[in-house]
Amino acid sequence: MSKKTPQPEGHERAALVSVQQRKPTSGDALAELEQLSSSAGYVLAGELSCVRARPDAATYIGSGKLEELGELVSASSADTIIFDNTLSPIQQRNLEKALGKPVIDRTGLILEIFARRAQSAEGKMQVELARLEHLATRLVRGWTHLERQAGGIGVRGGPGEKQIELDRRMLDDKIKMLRVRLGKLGRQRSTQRRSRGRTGAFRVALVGYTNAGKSTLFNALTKSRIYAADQLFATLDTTTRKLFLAPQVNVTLSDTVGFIRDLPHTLIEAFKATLEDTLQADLLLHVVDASSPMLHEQMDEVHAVLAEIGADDIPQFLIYNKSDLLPQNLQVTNDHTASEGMDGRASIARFAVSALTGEGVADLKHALLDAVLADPRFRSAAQILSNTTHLSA
Ligand SMILES: Nc1nc2c(ncn2[C@@H]2O[C@H](COP(=O)(O)OP(=O)(O)OP(=O)(O)O)[C@@H](O)[C@H]2O)c(=O)[nH]1
Ligand SMILES: [Mg+2]
Repeated sequence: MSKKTPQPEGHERAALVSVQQRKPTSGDALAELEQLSSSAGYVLAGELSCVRARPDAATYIGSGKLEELGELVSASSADTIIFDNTLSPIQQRNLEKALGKPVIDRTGLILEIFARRAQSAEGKMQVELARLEHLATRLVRGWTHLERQAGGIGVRGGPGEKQIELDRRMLDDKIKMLRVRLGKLGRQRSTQRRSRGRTGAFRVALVGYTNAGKSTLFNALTKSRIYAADQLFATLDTTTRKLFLAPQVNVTLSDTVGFIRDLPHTLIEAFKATLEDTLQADLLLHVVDASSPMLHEQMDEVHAVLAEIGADDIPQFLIYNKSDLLPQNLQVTNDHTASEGMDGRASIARFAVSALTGEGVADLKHALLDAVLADPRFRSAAQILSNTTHLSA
């Protein structure tokens, strides 16, 4: 069992592979994998994509494509092969044997990025927990595989079984310990949150697909300088700041981890604690990259994760960010009147902004203030504000 997530040191070269069930209708399947792998520090060596109705049980891509991949790997001197698809432990092992290089899949890659980015002690623990849980599922399956090799059902003591048993027990112990420690941190956080709750701040949380521009918008709204970059998962830890909209109006804004298609389940589990901040929000700003060709897929993915963590009934503002990248005829029109969502879930108001140039940000702030003042907790502030507006009018 390897103790550390393998991490590309210098400029490790990666060959990317994507297998689609049918011919893609929109977007480039490899584009996101390219971004993911460069966010993990890999240099692109080569790419292979193919269409296959059903994965091959032994190698996922089948023998013909495997040969082609082998040629690509040696011609491009790739050090690692990265699959966009989820590989079974057996497929991964067979591919590694045939290619003579390490092979990882999308989940493994995302775990690598998370391991590199985690900053806080809690974030590190969450990533470690996700990694161990991922490993644990693979050990179990690997074990049944070895058992079969050793002589069929019921026959004990196959090669490697003892070692795997030991590894398993160590894994289980470590997983348990991490869960206990994370549970403790979670309880501390909920105490902090309760005390924050008592101060009665209106809580706004930014959510959205990774790289949509959440941190950039956070900086534009709060005049902060938190890390924003053209990388996937630039943000892993939640940051919360005060957001000034008007005197007497106490609002906090939180920046959160980005979502992605097929976010490994172990990661959703591990990050639930962090995402709870999202759950406690009075209003979500769902930031989308309006210039992305995968815009609708990305929005659907975010809605799916919000539903999974139980945050889909929180009112949302839909923020079409990066409006500066859109041609004039494709500009999104603002719709500040929160109308009922399509399936009657939550009300959604629509805004076009550019977090980079600041365009539309002032409008968004006004709408935020209106939303806060509509909350009964802020009735007296609303009164004071409307009096001052009357006076100044
Ligand atoms: N052109 C343009 N680029 C933007 C805009 N907003 C953000 N970006 C760029 O998009 C990239 C991602 O921005 P971030 O703010 O880090 O995105 P994020 O949603 O926080 O991403 P994660 O933390 O990785 O989930 C950066 O290179 C930003 O400079 C915008 O309005 N226009
Ligand atoms: Mg960010």
